[in-house]
Amino acid sequence: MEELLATLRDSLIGSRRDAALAVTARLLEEGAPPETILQEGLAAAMIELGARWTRGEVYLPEVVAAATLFERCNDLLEPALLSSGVERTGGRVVLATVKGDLHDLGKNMVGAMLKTVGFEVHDIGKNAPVDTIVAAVGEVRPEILGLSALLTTTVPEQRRVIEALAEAGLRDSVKVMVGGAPVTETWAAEIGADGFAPDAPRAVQVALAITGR
Ligand code: B12
Repeated sequence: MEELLATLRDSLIGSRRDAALAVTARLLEEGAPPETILQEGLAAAMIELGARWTRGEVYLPEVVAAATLFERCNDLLEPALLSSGVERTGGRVVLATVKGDLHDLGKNMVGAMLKTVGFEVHDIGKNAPVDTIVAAVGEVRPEILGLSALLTTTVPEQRRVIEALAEAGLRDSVKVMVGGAPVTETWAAEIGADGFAPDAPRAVQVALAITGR
């Protein structure tokens, strides 16, 4: 399995579409847990790609191509993820990437994993303005609001959303969970969020814990 995961990471980094899709399917056939394929295959490849991008070894179009392929591989995993769910929770979650931020792969992974334990996920997408997020909370009445931010310039939006929820009288009705590569436990505590997780599997644990499950 380790070898196949390494091939998946290489294929994604090199945006080799057919190879990436074939190896994802093969990993599933061989019984690899879909959570492992997501985390140790797809997510790990994007993190490595980010490091290469920082070092100037790859350029933006390559990152865009890999991100698109990430989504196609994720589509293959979603049915397997859903059928592997053991417990059904029934709670609702609203998910968004904050305004100014177009990064949504991590948010989508968190959504896919929350569905595996039966959360009903209302994903309102990326680049979501504060007002749109607050309106969605008012409409959907979720138990959890999950906010993703990948840029140091957009992370402060998470605080703005929490403040706006309070102004709208909705803060006590929802648990706010924050995440994204630059987000830390300390930041989450500073802005009064109810939960933080560094990755999608741990986001599931935190979601279950903060809703008392
Ligand atoms: C892919 C990528 C892109 C893609 C995004 C495609 C897409 N559909 O998402 C594209 C090419 C569009 C892009 C654009 C840009 N990007 Co970019 N991008 C990345 C890259 C390489 C990977 C991000 C990723 O998908 N990781 C994989 C996922 C699975 O991991 P993740 O997002 O961290 O999510 C995990 C956890 O954080 C957590 N999580 C995430 N969300 C949530 C939410 C909750 C509630 C919880 C609990 C947990 C959680 O769980 C996830 C799963 O395990 C990163 C590098 C990096 N190290 O992060 C740069 C990076 C984030 N980008 C960066 C930059 C600078 C940009 C651009 C400004 C580049 C430009 N010059 O145009 C633009 C900004 C566009 C915008 N306005 O948003 C910088 C940010 C630097 C900074 N200090 O802010 C980084 C760090 C690259 C770098 N080293 O310079 N980018």
